[in-house]
Amino acid sequence: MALRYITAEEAASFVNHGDNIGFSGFTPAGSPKAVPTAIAERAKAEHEKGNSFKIGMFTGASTGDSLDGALARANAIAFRTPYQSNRDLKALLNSGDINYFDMHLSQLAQELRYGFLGKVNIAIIEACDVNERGEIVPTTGVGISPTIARLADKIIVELNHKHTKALRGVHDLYEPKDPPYRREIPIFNVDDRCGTEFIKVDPSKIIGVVETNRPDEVGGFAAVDSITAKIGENVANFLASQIRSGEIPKEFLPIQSGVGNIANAVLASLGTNPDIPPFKMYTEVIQDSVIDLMKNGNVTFASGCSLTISPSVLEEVYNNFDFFRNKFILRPQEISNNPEVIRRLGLITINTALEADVFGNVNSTHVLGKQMMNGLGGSGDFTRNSFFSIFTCPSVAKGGKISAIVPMVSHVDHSEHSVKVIITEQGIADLRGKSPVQRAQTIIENCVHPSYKEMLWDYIKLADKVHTPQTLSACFGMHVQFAKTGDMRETQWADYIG
Ligand code: 0RQ
Repeated sequence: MALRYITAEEAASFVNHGDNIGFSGFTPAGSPKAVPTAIAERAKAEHEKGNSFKIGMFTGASTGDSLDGALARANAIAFRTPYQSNRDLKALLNSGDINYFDMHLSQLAQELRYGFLGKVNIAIIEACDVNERGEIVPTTGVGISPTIARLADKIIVELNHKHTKALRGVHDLYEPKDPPYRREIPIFNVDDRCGTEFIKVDPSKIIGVVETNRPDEVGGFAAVDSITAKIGENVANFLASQIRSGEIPKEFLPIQSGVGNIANAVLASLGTNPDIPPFKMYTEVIQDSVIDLMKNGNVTFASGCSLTISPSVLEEVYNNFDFFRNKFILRPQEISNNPEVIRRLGLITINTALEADVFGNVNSTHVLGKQMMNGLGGSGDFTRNSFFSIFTCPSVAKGGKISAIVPMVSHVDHSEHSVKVIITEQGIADLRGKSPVQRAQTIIENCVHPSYKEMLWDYIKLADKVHTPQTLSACFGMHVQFAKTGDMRETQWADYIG
């Protein structure tokens, strides 16, 4: 069946108010760009005519500005899951104008199949290749593409000529069967393959192919500074000490590293520590620093869900594709983040906290308990199922006015039962096997910024001798103080007990 080439505007005309649209891609990489922008224009036109026009959105993770940004600015989103980082979208979901559902990324595809989240009307998938047999080769991000392509009534392909067709063979696309028919996922080593090189769909579902030539909208990363460098050095030293003590097997274990500036900097530090052997990654996002580590021989292989690398670095990868081709695999997030595989491979997971409490609970998502930052992403998938989990963060934020370590986190994403190690630029708190009091002592002594140490020592003395020395009237005292005066350093516990 011949493919039908259409314009982005024609493609957008197939989208109706109330539809649920599944988009390809993952942390901008591989997200469609032209069709979403055209849908946003259609929404604006409908609104001007006085008609309602809003869609529900399923994506792999965050997308680029021409998707999340354009649709948010057009007021065209009713519902959004699972992860986002766009400024305009964030403003609307924080004001309650968009219903945002934050969830573990590994679970989205199966929850769509189970029918928990409603129907997928249209899948819009960026591809580097597509043919009349219904074979679609994704670009740099896989996300939930195989599942939305199968579930959707209609498929629109954005054929992006910016990406080389040579990407065929880089993907490993596998969808587990649903219970009670599910079997083990046959991945026993980071570089095992178990799926196909392309998404196979009924070609009659492809209602149009829109040709584009646009780079991924991946922003650059902040340069490593003295704080992030010190955090990275602490992580590398901790891992080296675990190799020496034999807790990490001498063969070393695969690494997962989270998203953002801090994770990018931490990863770079692993490459400069002579005691860290070359390693493999079973991770979600392959960021810029991984490409450097590959060039230097520090990372020998990476399995991920996306190549979330800045356009200039991607160009370098494509220009040297013979070198990189056999060094990475891109999988759906249901597989890259799969608890079964994570536990089997024994991943050392390194993610970033916004705040942690002295007992080891971690908040990755909510600024001061209320404002959504980006979402949980894959941090829960990896943390809970790891060989051991590490959380990193600078000990203070906003020039010292916020302590990242508090008595009780203002929102819980990862509980004390899953968080094994916390590392700041101040030092390392190994929480394994420790009681709540021992954890508090270790975290305050090793990780807290000097300007908050005395305050937190005083906090745990407020309570009587109990299992978890929490004082309910005061546990959010530092947050309340920040709301009142803009500086947690001004907290006086006497104001919060009584
Ligand atoms: O805000 O830039 O306005 O000053 O939070 O930004 O320091 O650049 O940190 O880019 O590494 O992101 C947790 C958000 C870190 C990210 C988070 C403010 C601080 C700054 C942080 P400003 P930075 P990063 C798998 C893993 C959840 C998902 C995840 C994230 C901004 O890593 O989204 O882990 N993680 N996925 O000033 C108020 C505090 C604060 C604070 C920092 N305690 N209170 N504000 N900030 N601490 C991959 C995927 O899932 C895709």
